[in-house]
Amino acid sequence: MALNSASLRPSSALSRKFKNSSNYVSNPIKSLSFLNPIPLFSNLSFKKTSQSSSLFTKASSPSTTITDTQELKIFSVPTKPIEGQKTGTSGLRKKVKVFMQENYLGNWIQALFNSLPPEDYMNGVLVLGGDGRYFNLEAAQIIIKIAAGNGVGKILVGKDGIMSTPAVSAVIRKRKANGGFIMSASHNPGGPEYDWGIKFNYSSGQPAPESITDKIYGNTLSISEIKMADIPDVDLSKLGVTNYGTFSVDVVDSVGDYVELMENVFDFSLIRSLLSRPDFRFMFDAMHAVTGAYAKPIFVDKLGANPDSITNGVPLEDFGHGHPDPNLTYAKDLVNIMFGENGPDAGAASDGDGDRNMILGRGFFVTPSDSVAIIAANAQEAIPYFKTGPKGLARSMPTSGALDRVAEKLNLPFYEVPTGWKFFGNLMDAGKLSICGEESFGTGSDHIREKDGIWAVLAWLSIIAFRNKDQKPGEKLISISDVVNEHWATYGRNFFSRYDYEECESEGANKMIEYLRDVVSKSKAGDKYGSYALQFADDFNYTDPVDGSVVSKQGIRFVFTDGSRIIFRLSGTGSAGATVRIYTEQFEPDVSKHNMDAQTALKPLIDLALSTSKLKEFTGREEPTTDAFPVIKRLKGALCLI
Ligand code: VG1
Ligand code: CO
Repeated sequence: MALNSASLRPSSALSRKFKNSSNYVSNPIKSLSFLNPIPLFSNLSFKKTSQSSSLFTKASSPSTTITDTQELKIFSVPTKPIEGQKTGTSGLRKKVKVFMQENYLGNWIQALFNSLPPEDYMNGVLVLGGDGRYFNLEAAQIIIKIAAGNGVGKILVGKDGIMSTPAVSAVIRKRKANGGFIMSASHNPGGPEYDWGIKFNYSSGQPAPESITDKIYGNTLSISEIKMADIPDVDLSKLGVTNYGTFSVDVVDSVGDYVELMENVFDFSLIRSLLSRPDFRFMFDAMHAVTGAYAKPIFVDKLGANPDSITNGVPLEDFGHGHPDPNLTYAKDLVNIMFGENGPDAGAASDGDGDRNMILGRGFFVTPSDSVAIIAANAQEAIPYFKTGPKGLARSMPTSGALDRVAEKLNLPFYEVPTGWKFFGNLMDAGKLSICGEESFGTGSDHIREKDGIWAVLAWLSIIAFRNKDQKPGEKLISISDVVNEHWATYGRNFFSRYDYEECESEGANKMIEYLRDVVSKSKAGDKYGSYALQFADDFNYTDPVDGSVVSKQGIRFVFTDGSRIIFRLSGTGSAGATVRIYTEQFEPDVSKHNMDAQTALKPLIDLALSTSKLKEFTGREEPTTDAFPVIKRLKGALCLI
């Protein structure tokens, strides 16, 4: 099927096009200056005039050399604390304009170095990557100079600043780096009016835990200087090492290490046998985000997929005006194709930084909670990395209990952690956990320490390839929906839904959560909620089984005696106001009811959630802004999400 990606999303006048991962023509930072009215560091005030760097000649006042090696000069730039630099569920996310304010990014990066023990980075190696969004190229130059100023020995940067979140985690681990930065606001939209973000991962490739992010925040409140090296902007478009005295920058291929890892995890020849079948069609939507750089090398070059299988495969600074969130609402181009006449057999999409995934069959959507359960149930036979069986399984608290049932049946250790991938890493490092997932389209394993969009797609292709390996040409293939229905028949179905109420007034949203805490404190087992009887209600607390660290207030749960749940949380990834998330779940063992629409099955619980929380009263909202799992209906032949 020929699909012209350009016709599906208009490209921005401000956006530069990547032709593909290997020949993307990068613009050095200067060529972007017309887009960026704030010259780099023009805001930084220096104590003494710098003579040597073209960058520093832009400084309005002098600065001090605090170290002067043969070729690397380091300056101290005075600064003041900036409010609000507290990291959320996954890094620091704000509007681009906020990050472009004076010293905003510099303060946070310096506060990070102030928070780490010097032996964790002095003369060490850090990785730097990003999802290609607006401001990344400028930000990369700031981060490189501050890293050099703080004594880092070497920075490995993805070519053109591009490297997906899972690839950064993979490179940190493979190259035994001390840690790494990811320039991304993930699935949040990009461009001059939208979001930017920064995440820090440490030496195991894992997102920094709260103990580090809390320290960083503390240091942003007392920061007084930024240390930075007086080096020119690094040309990120050319592979290779540039030395600056004791510091060096190595511009590396963004894709190579990651592809090699995927080849070691999966049986590529098995997947190739599926993708090259004339009776199997596959479609991957990169949403004009970072996986555009990975999709062709992996799916087309290595696995033999038709080049037309990749859509929106050109990473753009503003994601082609799109919202790079792989769900039924935002990946609607793909949804329309998969639910259209004669749609492909398998479809998938990934988010801004490549850590999320959505899996679709022909006219069929796999919920992320089911996806991780099905991958776990089939991993041992279909994926060589798991040939001795997974060590343990885990999910975030709001994710449905489908995975719990697989753990029980396979007799595997099982863990329930708070929302956010950072909570899985310790369990993996301790050898307790192999496969895990979140309802928010995140799935992954201990091959790295991040969720991994392309890994999930390869896992599904492996399962379908394994199931069909003996099917002769012309025989009916076992489809994605067959695999899911079969799974439900074996384990039962966990109906699941999430409503998001985005950009609510923070005050009302906080009051609602306070009110719910009060309801929880007065609740007791056996209380009646409509036709449901309460088993318990709480505000989720988690004690890490490995290091004993405790986090509290991670989401309010009402768990009923039949296993149904209602959960309320405030998002930690938004860049404005408060986002209320309501999760509902109900278990259905009866096969004859498995094909019910999830919204119909969950209606009583959703109504109960709205009345119990008094959501409308506190937030003024009648309807969710996003229903993460909307009903898909065909009206007069046209596809419609409601
Ligand atoms: C959301 C999801 C969470 C996910 C996080 C980061 O957080 O709910 O499951 O780990 O995003 O994903 P919150 O706090 O907004 O609910 V990503 O792809 O933005 O790194
Ligand atoms: Co992401």
